[in-house]
Amino acid sequence: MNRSPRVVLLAGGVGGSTFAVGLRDEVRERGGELTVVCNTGDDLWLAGVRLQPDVDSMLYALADVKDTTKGWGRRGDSTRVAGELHAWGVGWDWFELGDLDLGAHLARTSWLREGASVSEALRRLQSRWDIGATLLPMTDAELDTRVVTAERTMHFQEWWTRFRASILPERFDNPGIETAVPAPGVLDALAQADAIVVAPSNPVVSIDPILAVPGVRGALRAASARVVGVSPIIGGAPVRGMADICLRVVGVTCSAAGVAAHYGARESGGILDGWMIAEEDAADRAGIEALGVTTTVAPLWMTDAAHTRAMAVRALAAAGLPG
Ligand code: FO1
Repeated sequence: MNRSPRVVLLAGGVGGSTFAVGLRDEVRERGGELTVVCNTGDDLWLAGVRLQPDVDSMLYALADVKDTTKGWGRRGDSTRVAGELHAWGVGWDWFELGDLDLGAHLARTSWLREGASVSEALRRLQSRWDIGATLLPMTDAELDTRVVTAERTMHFQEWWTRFRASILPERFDNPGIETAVPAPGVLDALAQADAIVVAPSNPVVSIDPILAVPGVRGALRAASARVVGVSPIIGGAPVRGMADICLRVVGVTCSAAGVAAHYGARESGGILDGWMIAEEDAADRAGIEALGVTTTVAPLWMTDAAHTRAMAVRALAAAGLPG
């Protein structure tokens, strides 16, 4: 058994951060180090401040200050400032900015304006708490996801939060991603990892942007660690969010096998060595194994900390780090 494993998690925000807490607890108990590489595709400028929704959900969850009912934002937050902004017609009145949350956005924005990079700003934000992990943005570049519909192109947050993914997009774009580079520490973490885990996050708008940053896919393929993904699909439906619609846009079947095929087996040009699927999807197992991906069937409902931790233990075991 590797007693101080170095583990890397690729993740989005809401679901990814719940899983990250279980994985962090398990890795910490083993005396290991967890690095979380987080999606920044849903970042945006709003009301003069820079928001990083997935990064912030991850930060708040690891710091145990997240509003776990909503899945994002700070626990016990208020919206007095947002009320004032709305009265002045600033920002989006359908997008809630909590007062405590705005504190993080203001701090980040002021550091960015002073010349700090996105990763340096995040380093300062996370230094406030003992999060038991190193949280890295996938890149320091601004690559905000655009949703291209027949009518117009909009920011991902508008499509997701205002329209609840009710308009079927033609495609998702991350302008500038071709020339982006991974944030400092991302490639080293992947190269030095003993296990790499892909969180049960939205494959299309949370994980794919990370994989699309030039260099990340190559680093995963070259890593000596096993790469194990956790399916975000249970019983043929997304655990949360509107991942089914996102998958439809990129022509992927909404199933555990469909997402596994989308990521692909490392042995044939993809990124996965292992894939954890829910008991409800056990029938997909043979098809996934046929891709060349070792499949683990396990309970995948993150109903409480114990279940989430048990999932993390299974994911680490599938990556070659038994408890
Ligand atoms: N999600 C909502 O459904 N409604 C909101 O008003 C909202 C505000 C918000 C503010 C800051 C933040 O960091 C996240 C916020 N989210 C909100 C969550 C977010 O839109 C998405 O769930 C993620 O971006 C998808 O990964």
